[in-house]
Order: sequence, then structure tokens, then C-alpha cells
Amino acid sequence: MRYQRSSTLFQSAQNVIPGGVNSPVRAFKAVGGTPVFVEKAKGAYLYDEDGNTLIDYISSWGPMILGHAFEPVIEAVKERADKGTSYGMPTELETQIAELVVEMVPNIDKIRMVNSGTEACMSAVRLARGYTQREKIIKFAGCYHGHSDAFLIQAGSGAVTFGAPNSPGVTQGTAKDSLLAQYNDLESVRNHFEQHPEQIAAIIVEPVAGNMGCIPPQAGFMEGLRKMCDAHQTLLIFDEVMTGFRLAKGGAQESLGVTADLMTYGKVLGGGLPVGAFAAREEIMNHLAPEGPVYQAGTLSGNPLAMAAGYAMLTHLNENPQVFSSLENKAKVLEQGMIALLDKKSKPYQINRYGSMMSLHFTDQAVVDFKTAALGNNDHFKTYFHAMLDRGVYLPPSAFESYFLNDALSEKDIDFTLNAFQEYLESF
Ligand code: KE4
Repeated sequence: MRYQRSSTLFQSAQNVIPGGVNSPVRAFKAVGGTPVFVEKAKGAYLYDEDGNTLIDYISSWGPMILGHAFEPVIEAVKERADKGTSYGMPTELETQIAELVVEMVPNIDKIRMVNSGTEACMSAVRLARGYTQREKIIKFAGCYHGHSDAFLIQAGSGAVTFGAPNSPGVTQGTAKDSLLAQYNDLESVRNHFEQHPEQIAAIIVEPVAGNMGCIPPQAGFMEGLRKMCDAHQTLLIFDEVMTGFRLAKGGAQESLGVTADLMTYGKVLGGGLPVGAFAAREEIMNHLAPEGPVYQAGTLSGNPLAMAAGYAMLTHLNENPQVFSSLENKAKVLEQGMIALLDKKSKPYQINRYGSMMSLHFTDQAVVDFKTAALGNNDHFKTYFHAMLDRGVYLPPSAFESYFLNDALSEKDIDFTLNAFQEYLESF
């Protein structure tokens, strides 16, 4: 059996880890079957515990933009580890990576490192509330900003995958300050400003949504949010945990040409080690402890191993911006190839793509928000997922996730993927 050892390992894991996984989306609940346990990974390939080689299209949900075990990152971590793994004291390396981010993202004066995207988004919202002295935030149905209480209101990603977009444990007191709007729908945002004048501290948004599948912003959507924030002295928070340092050196801000007030990062920033961050112009960031009154802290924030990995990855991206056009080209070949094959079948489908983020939805309606993303045929998705997995292609195990291409993917890998896709379609 292709997954005998994964199956055995999964049994053991479930005895001591809730659901056998340390993050729900890994459990294959949305697609059925046994989660694949990985032994190691290199470049575009995952090597599972049963000796299967899989072409990886999740890239650790984003971080592995240059492929797995990218040599400069591995070397940097190995070298740094010999100097110790954590001090709880400042290091020059933290300043170096902060200076590099400031160089790569024009509207950042200062950045605070944390340990996950959740922590980055949670802290950014607290800072926005402290800075504006307002309490309410606007988020979008289907967007996911991590598992902090304020965000688990119609959240995307694993929350919606498991039918718990509003998680138990989130109090009414918290929920009342999180106002829900619809992605790509400026009117739904305008209504909140009318009903809550001068009460909205921030809008937090995924500038390219990746937690309902991939949903690019329609023309004028981000620009409209920018205008509304300016008109109401509300801060615009771009959650760039997925898009940061993936869509361009300057992330979605550069790619879309829209400037936010506060940005959150993670994933690529840490080179695969646990890192999140939030950043803004000095006037906002100086409200943060120990400079200002808004408290935020972390034992392992700026951890030297994580900083070494992130610094090596960002340095490579900064010095080799052709990576971004290479990823665009590879994703375009995959998208066009899939469309050509799908158009020969009578099945309804949508393919959404923005740069190296993309997703396939089995529906005849354009997927532009949470409602339309939820119309996808999940039975078809499950069959598609396993058909590709059985042919050696690892896709996100949920229709509410995005693919993340990595630049280690070769033309041969993409041809292999398209052949597997063709075989799947012929099996209908
Ligand atoms: P983390 O706390 O998982 O590092 O980051 C939370 C987060 C914040 N913002 C955005 C836009 C995100 O996509 C995420 C996390 N992404 C998911 C993938 N959809 C992580 C995968 C998982 O939950 O295991």
C-alpha cells in the first residue's frame, strides 16, 4: 500500500496529539484518507515515509518559495546553531534582517518580529486599536488571519474546512468588535463605517486572498479600502503572511500598487522556521513597548536560528528578483495547461491565479468571495486531490486553500503534473 507507514504513524500520532496533527488542515479531514507523513524534502520534492516521491504544491503553505532545503538557508542555520539556539537578548542579526526588510518594502520604517502569522496579526490589531483609541475592526468572511479570537469569525482556511468558521470559545464580547464584510464588496464595508462612525480602528484584509482558495482582489477593491480608511482615519492592515516576499520583493503592496498602514508577515520571512512580523511607519510602530504603551512581547521573538534562515532567504530574493518572474511563468504554464485540458471536458470549473498562488474550483460561478468559494463541488475536489496524490502530486488537502508554487519546480515537473491531471480528467 502506498501509505502503509504513514497510516501506522498516524495511528500512533492520534494517541498523543489531538487529531494526530499539530495543525488541523494537515489531517486530510476535508479529503479523507490518511495524512502523508514526510521523511524529508529537497527542492520541489517531498519524500514520504513510504518511499513515495511527491511534487510539492503547498511548499509548507508558502515558506518554501525557493524549494525545500535551499542550500544557503540550510548552511546559515547550521552555522548559527553552533553559536547557540536562543539567548533572550538582542543580536546584530535581528537588526540586519530588519534593515533588509526596510530596504525591500518602501513604506516600512520599523518591524517587530514574533513567532507566527497569528501572533503578527493579533499584535497588529492591538497596535491599531492602541494607536487609534478605537475598538472595532473589519475583517472579511473567508479571510484567515490566524487563530486569535478576534479573527475566528467566519474565518477561512482550516476553520471553514472543518465547518467552524466561528469557533467555540470565542466570546460574544470579542465577536461584537469584529465586524464582518464580504471580499470584493466595498458596499459591505461602507455599511459598517456608516453604522459605526469613528469606532473602527482598522480593516484587516488579505490583499490577495489565499484561504478560500486563491481569490485575487477585483479592480478597485483594495483602492476602495484605502480610500475609505483615509476618509475615516482607520488603519488599513494588509495581512501579507502569504503574499509578503512571494508576489514581489515588496509583496502585494508592490504588486497591487496599493499602500497599507500596517503590514503583517510570516512564512517566507522565516525561511521555514517559526517567524511572524508586523511593520509600519515609525509614527505607528513607536506606540509599541518598550517605546510606547501598547504591550507585546515574546521569549523566542527574533530567535537567532529563525533570523538566520529568514535573512538567508530574503537576501537571495533581494539579490535575485528574477525568482518572481520565474514563478509567474511557471504558474502561468500550469494554469494554461490545466485550462486547455479542462476545456475539453464538460465539467464546470474556475481557476483563480495571482502570481504563484492559484486554486481550482469545481463550480460554474466565478469565485470572488466566501459565498462563491463555498459553492465548489467538494466531492469532485476530493476525487481530484486523491487522483493527483496517487500520481505523485501533492496539492493542498482542502478546497479552501491556495497552491504555493516554488521556484525549484522544473518544466519537467509541470509537464508531469499536467499529465497526471490529464489522466485524472480521463478517469471521469
Ligand atoms: P500562522 O499562525 O499559521 O503562522 O499564520 C496564520 C496566517 C495569517 N494570515 C494568513 C493570510 C495566513 O494564510 C495564515 C496561515 N495560513 C495557513 C494556510 N492557509 C497555515 C496552514 C495551517 O493552518 O496549518
